[in-house]
Amino acid sequence: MRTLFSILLIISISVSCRNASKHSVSQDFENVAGWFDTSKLNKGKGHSGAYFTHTGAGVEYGQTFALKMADITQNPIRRIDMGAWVRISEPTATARLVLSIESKDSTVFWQAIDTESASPKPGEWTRLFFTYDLPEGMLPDYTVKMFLWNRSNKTVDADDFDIHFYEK
Ligand SMILES: [Ca+2]
Repeated sequence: MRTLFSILLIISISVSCRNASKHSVSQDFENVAGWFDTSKLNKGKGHSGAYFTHTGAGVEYGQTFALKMADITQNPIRRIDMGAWVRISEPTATARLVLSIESKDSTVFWQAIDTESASPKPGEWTRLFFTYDLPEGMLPDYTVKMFLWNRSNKTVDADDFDIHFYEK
């Protein structure tokens, strides 16, 4: 798969175990300024607080979540729920929220949801959410990635990512 030129940034990972079979990760970008490369971080009216990430002209990929399956759970993952709040700048601004599971050499699972599917209104935060059952054969050293992918060259912001992993 293509090379992500965005710097992969594992940010404020808070993997919590609410129960034995569900592991949740979230990111609101409120506590990362000053700690990491925050070139894709914006300050303004976030969905939560003052910070959010953006895509657009010259920024095809937004801030990327990337974590090895083994660092999420030692057990096989059967399902992933993912969500984020997005804000388009104008009617022709579009992006896709991508779930990509990658081995060292290739992409083994890839899915995406388009912002258009949520009928967003320019300037307003809209939630994108999807759930996917994973095929058999997901290995502990595979990396789970989630990011906003924008080929419209128009600004699309994102905030408040949440990802939920369900064990088999
Ligand atoms: Ca925020």
